[in-house]
Amino acid sequence: MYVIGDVHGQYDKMTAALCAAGLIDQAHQWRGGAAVLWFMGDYFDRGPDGIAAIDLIMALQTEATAAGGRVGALIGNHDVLILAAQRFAERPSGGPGGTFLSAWRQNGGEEQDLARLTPARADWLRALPALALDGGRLLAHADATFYQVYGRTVAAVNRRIRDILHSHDDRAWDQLLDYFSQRRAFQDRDLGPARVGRVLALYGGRQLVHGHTPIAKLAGCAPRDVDGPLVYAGGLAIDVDAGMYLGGRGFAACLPEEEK
Ligand SMILES: [Mn+2]
Repeated sequence: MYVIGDVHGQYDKMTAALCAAGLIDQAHQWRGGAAVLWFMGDYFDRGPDGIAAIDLIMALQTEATAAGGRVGALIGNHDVLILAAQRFAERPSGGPGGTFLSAWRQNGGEEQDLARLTPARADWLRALPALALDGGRLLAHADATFYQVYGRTVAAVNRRIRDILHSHDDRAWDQLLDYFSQRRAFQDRDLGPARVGRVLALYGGRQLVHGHTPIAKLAGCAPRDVDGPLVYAGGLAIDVDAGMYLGGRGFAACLPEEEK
C-alpha cells in the first residue's frame, strides 16, 4: 500500500513523488497496476494548485480501478475549510477573522482554487471518507482523537461527517473545523502509545497512518531533510506528511504489507 501525505496545492511535488514511486508516468497516467494508493487529505491551501491535485486524483481513481488497482482519498480539514468558504462565505464562524471565508483565507486559501471549485469537484470532496481501514491499517487525516465524537465505527464516523458536509448547518461545520484543528495527540512519549492504542481498539487496525502535522514539526528537523514516513508512538503511528508546503520534497511511502 502506498500513502501520500498533505499535498496543499503542490501539484508538481505530488506528481514527482508519484512518478518516483512508479505509480504514474511522465504523462501522469496510472502505472501502478494493482497497487493501492491513498491520499491523506488537505489537497488545498498554502500552495498554487489544489484543483489540479484533485482533478488528477479523480482521474487516477478511474484509471487504477480499470487496471485492478485502487486509489483512495481522505478528507482533510483544509478541504472542509474551502467547502465551508464556498457554502457559507461571510457567515460568522469561530475561525480566524470571524467568518468562514476569512478563516479559509487566513489558513492559506488560494482564490483561484475557490473560483474553480465547481459543483462536481465540491460533490467529490464532500463524499470523501474521514477514516478508512485498509490492509490492517487505520487511515485518518489528523493525529487527533476527536473522530470518536462522530461515531464508534469507521462507517458511523464517515456517515456523520458526510452528512454534515451535505448540510447547511453552519454550527456543525464550525464545530467540525474546530475539532479538525487538533493535532499531536500521539506525540507524548508516555501517553502517546496508549492514546493511539485506544483509537485502534475502537476502530480497528494495527497501526494508525496520518498526515496533518508535518513530520519536520513532529520530529523537530528541517523539512528538506524529510525523505520518508515517521514511525512513532511505539510503532503504532505513522506520520506521512512530508511538509511539501514548508519545503519538503514529498514522497509516496510504500508501507510494508501488514498481516491480516
Ligand atoms: Mn490538516
